Amino acid sequence: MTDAVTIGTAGHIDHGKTALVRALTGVDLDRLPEERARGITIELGFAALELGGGEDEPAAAVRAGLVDVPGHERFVRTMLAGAAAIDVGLLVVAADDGVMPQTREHLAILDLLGVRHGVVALAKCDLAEPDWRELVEADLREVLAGTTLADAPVIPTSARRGEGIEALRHALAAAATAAAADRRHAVADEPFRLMIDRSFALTGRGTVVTGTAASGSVAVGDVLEVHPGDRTVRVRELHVHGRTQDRVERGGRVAIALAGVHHTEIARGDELTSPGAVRDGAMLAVRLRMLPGAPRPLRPRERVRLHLGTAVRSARVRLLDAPALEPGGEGLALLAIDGPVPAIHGQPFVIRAESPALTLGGGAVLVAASRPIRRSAEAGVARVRALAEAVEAERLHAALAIRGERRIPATAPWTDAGLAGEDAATAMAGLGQRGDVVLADDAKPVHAATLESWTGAVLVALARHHREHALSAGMPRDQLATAPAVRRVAEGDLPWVVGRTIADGRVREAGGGRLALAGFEPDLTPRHRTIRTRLLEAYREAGFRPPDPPVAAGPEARRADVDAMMRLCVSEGDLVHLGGGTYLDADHERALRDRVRGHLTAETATEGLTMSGLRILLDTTRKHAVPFGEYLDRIGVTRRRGDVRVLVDG
Ligand SMILES: Nc1nc2c(ncn2[C@@H]2O[C@H](COP(=O)(O)OP(=O)(O)OP(=O)(O)O)[C@@H](O)[C@H]2O)c(=O)[nH]1
Ligand SMILES: [Mg+2]
Repeated sequence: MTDAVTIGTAGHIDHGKTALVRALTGVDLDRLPEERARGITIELGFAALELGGGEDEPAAAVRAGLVDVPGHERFVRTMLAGAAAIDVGLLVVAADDGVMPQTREHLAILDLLGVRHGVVALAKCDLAEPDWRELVEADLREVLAGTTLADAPVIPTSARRGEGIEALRHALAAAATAAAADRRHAVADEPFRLMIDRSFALTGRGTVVTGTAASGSVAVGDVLEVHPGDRTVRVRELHVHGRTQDRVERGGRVAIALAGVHHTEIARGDELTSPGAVRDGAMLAVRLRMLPGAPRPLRPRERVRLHLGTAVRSARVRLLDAPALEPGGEGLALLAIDGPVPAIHGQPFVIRAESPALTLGGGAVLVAASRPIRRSAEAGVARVRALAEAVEAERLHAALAIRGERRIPATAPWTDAGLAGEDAATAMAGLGQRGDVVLADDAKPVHAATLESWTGAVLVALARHHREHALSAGMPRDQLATAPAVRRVAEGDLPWVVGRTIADGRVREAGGGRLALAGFEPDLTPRHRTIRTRLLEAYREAGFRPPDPPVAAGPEARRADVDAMMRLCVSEGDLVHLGGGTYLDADHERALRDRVRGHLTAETATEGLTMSGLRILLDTTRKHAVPFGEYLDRIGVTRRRGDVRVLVDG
């Protein structure tokens, strides 16, 4: 048994898709009463299909999941959800009816989604004369030419008579084997992504979602993210076609029982991913291709339906290369979406006109940006071009810049740039050598421009502080963290950013946990300095009998200067304001707390400290003991109990 692959049907309404699935698997997927009554498929159907190996490798059996889609033109969006993560397309064309509109549209969708492996079933051959069948086949070859299914085998079948079914099974096995081999070339450490097509509640199991695992693998107990959004969930159980498994590799049709989410909080269009692997963006930069058969050009700023994974969103297209895009044309574009969607570099998408609903084109995502990229902003557009065209290191450079000022998970920019494994490491090292990328203290990459803007924010905040507090030695570090200019720096990164500015000499430590710009000196006149020195000396000498500030400063000092210097001494941490007009030297304030605590924890002190007890303990006057006591209550060292103060527990 080798890799699981997913096969998806495609084709015009009533051409016999569901009948062929039944012939191949024995399962009738048209189960809904309305499907039975109208004889059409409305919802996606799923079945397991065991395939022998292809003709080259008969021993290698391939296990496939089969998604059966509706052909009705009104359900193309359902078809798109079903085709979101398939590996092999099974295009069904009725021999009696021939190529019809949804034959072309479904084929175009498989082509746009990059489905490279396929089989064409010529169905209902019992209803077509051989001559007619030949005409249909010739027509079909023409339609297939130039698409990803150009070389797909065409297998004549009749589900009614059971003819051609084994040949079809063989052709599917060969295509599935080829798809599985493709897979093995892909990267091993890619993140898990499941595009959800259903969410429901199952008695005893809670929330269950189903979908196709587009990449990576998942195991029971894993924590996953739900996108869009930031909710995390835990995998309770994994099922593949009714069988419980401990682990599921990509390509499988999976049902996952989840803990941590109600089934109504998750829906078709959402995605389950490994933590941090995928990012939501309300703007996608894309490479866009119009179908050659599109009925008209894409209009400037046209609003379209965006089909991405299993999601459908409304989006406005902004073309970057030309005002309009002709059928068959190709160019770069920005898609402004009505809300965030998860997407990664290289992910295929399809756009359809709003009305009448028809497929216009599609392409591949370059990047999902969480902040708008403006058409008019040259730098932003240049980055998009770099992501589309440039060599690896440049792509990474552009991806990091577009990520912008938010913290980047270590692997994310690689995914953004469509890089993995050694290619990613080499590109990153190259950028590091050029100085375009800096590794933070936790080894996470930060774009040099991002670091520059963070550094700028710190310098601006310090400069503003110096302007507003010209007498202060510098800005306390904790004030810096909450300064408006600095809020865009991720919190955990601030010490690192500040450390770099100190190391490169742009900022210095100004004592008492303060920071100052290198060239800054507090703007003190000689008169200020004299007053400050006098105040500090007076409070130091006075101990627990502190003077009034004007007295401490001396009769010749101006009141305004004394007030300014008192504020400075407090803000620098040399004096502590106890309340009212009472200040203490910082060391004495510490001694005050220590002495009272020591006294009240001593074995001799059981009944607390009275006001006169406090006065004696500190060898001070009643005038000072009162504010000291109130201060100790206020900062939570003591509390009043009747006439005495007792220690606050802990
Ligand atoms: N004569 C004949 N009729 C067939 C054959 N296969 C399917 N049919 C009939 O064609 C009709 C449509 O078949 P479905 O398999 O439901 O077609 P479908 O492509 O799944 O249709 P949608 O899902 O609605 O797009 C049914 O009435 C089938 O019985 C066949 O090989 N021969
Ligand atoms: Mg059907």
